[in-house]
Amino acid sequence: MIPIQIDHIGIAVKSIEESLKFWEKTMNIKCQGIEEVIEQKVKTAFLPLGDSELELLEATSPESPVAKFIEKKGEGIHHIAIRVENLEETLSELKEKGVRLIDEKPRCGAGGAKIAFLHPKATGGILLELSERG
Ligand code: CMX
Repeated sequence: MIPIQIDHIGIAVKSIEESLKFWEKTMNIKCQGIEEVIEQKVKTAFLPLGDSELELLEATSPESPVAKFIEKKGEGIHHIAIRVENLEETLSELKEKGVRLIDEKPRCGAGGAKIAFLHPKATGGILLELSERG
């Protein structure tokens, strides 16, 4: 496994529009795009910051993992994403080590990245996303 950097921090919000009032107007961190990830039932807003970014996540359905998260825990940090060099190899390596994976194969995430999640029970309580960018 070759970790590169924090790719982004995912923040669950009830409304991207409402949250942007804080992040853009108060914090002066500008949104550079909003994209819907239909498979995950979320809308995401990207706010680049240095080499990394904040990703605001709004559920598009009550079945969305983000809707379930907000229902249980309220708005807040939902996941941390670490960029790795070769996601497919990394997942095989982690599987061999017995790490509980949510996604055994990479899938398409927002911004054209390949992504996969590790279960929070395997990481000390953090939903960890691994991502590879082309
Ligand atoms: N961070 C930390 N812990 C979390 C968590 C999160 N985001 N979501 C759930 N958990 C914890 C729960 O608190 C629970 O712990 P306890 O048993 O100690 O209470 C445990 O994980 C199981 O949670 P659950 O509510 O029973 O299970 P869910 O059905 O809600 O599923 C999870 C949780 C992580 C497996 C599911 O949300 C998932 O598969 N997530 C990956 C996909 C995803 O989150 N997509 C949205 C973002 C997409 C994107 O960024 O593109």
